[in-house]
Amino acid sequence: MIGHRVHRDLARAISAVENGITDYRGALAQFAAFGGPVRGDRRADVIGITGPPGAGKSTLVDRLIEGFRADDATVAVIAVDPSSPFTHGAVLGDRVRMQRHAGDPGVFIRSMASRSAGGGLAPATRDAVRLADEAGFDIVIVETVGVGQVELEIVAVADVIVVVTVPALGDGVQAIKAGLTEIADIFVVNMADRPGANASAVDLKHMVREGKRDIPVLQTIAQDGTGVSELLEVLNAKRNGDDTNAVRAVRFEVVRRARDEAVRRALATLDTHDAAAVLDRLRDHELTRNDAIDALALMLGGPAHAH
Ligand SMILES: Nc1nc2c(ncn2[C@@H]2O[C@H](COP(=O)(O)OP(=O)(O)O)[C@@H](O)[C@H]2O)c(=O)[nH]1
Ligand SMILES: [Mg+2]
Repeated sequence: MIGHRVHRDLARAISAVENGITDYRGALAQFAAFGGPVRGDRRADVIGITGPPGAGKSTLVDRLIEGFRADDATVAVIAVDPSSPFTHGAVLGDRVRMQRHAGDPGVFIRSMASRSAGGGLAPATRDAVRLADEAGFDIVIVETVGVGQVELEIVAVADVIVVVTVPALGDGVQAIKAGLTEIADIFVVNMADRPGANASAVDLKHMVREGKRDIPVLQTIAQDGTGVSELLEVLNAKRNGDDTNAVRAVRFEVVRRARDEAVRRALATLDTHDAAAVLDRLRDHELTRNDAIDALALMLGGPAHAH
């Protein structure tokens, strides 16, 4: 049973990581000190919902909450809006759309702004998901706007990823980037009350057929709940099935960390006197750009890649 105290502690813990006051471990330690139930072995199922702004993600999440609550599962929602640095606009809209669950202690809803300047999920988002897991919620839903890296990085936090789209106008699934077939576990064409929904679903199915994985394509009308029970069925089947996404998530995370580390080392190398000397010679026309790149790449210890 999740009480109001857990809500309060979780909200505080998320604020602490969001504001950089503490890291995940610190927040968790504090959280335990509050007396919140820190979970042992069982993990929450993390569902990622991504797609373009206005596709109906929040409306759909509201319906999913309803469905999971009917099964007595507790749900935490972390809604991320990378475009808005403050709790305005779409983020406020998210809250309004899920408002009717506000008094239910089995439902925790938190909006966050993604502060990561280069795009991508803010580290605080990942921490918030883990904290909600630790707080004992059965299901954690992460809603992210599918822009740039965010939709790919959701792989690192979610066990199941739902990519929400809307009926395309004219040129089929052009709006859906090819990369999405690699991260999607389920495609949802929402706003199926609009013209072109069937055609979009057919296009998506064709696209899926070209890929390696079998990705169900569903249609929903989030506004009135049409098709949501089918989505819940598929989600529940995935929740109870093999954790195939864990393999992808771990691969993704290992590559991401390696990349971060490589970037850190490259920047440190560029700050050395030796690198400065090379750049001085480049500035003075004593070296070509390619020679400078080769020389600097050698300092990194890796193979030179001149462009
Ligand atoms: N016609 C129609 N409108 C919808 C549907 N689902 C959501 N909407 C509306 O689309 C707008 C954007 O929805 P929202 O859930 O905020 O989208 P999000 O930005 O993806 O979270 C809202 O006005 C919703 O009421 C749907 O299935 N059909
Ligand atoms: Mg939303």
